[in-house]
Amino acid sequence: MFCRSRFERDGLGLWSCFKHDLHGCIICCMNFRRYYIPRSAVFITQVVQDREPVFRNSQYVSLLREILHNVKELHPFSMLGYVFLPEHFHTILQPTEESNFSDIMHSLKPNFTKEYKKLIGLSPSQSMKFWQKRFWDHVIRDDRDFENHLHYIHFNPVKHGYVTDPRDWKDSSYIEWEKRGLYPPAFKWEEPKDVDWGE
Ligand code: NI
Repeated sequence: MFCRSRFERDGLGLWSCFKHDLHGCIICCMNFRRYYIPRSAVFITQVVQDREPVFRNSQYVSLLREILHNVKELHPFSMLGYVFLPEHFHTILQPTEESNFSDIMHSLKPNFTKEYKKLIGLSPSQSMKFWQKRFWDHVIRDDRDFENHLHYIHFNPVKHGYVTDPRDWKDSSYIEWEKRGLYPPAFKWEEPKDVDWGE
């Protein structure tokens, strides 16, 4: 399968296209009813400590995007899908062979907290628990599992009661996937039920 649309989303590079090697160009392929998802793709759920709805403030969503971009430089990965909610986020990350999701998360969390503290005027010595200590992870098994988790991510703002239409939630990868034809106008939304999501 040849990739017809090479894709770079924006300066943050969250959707930068993979090299067209054996691991395949995943999100930019037009024919994506069948994906080829290497086993290293991982669905992750991370919740804010005490469920503080910090990400209602778009400034902090921007910070999260920025830190993800910085972490990507240290521990390379592709972000295949995401949704940022006020007090948690879900994402599917695909680390390259040199990195792993544990390193990614253990870089993302303290680095975000450090910059967040600066923004709210705390000194580096003042302690803060921004994130819940643990995060949920699930290794994507196959195409169907990938698609289920992607739908779960995109449906999540509806599930949590923020909007009634997934396309109305801007902080997710829904629009990118809609552009790729995953969600035609007649698409029937149904929350996948046969997997544990963590949230
Ligand atoms: Ni959720």
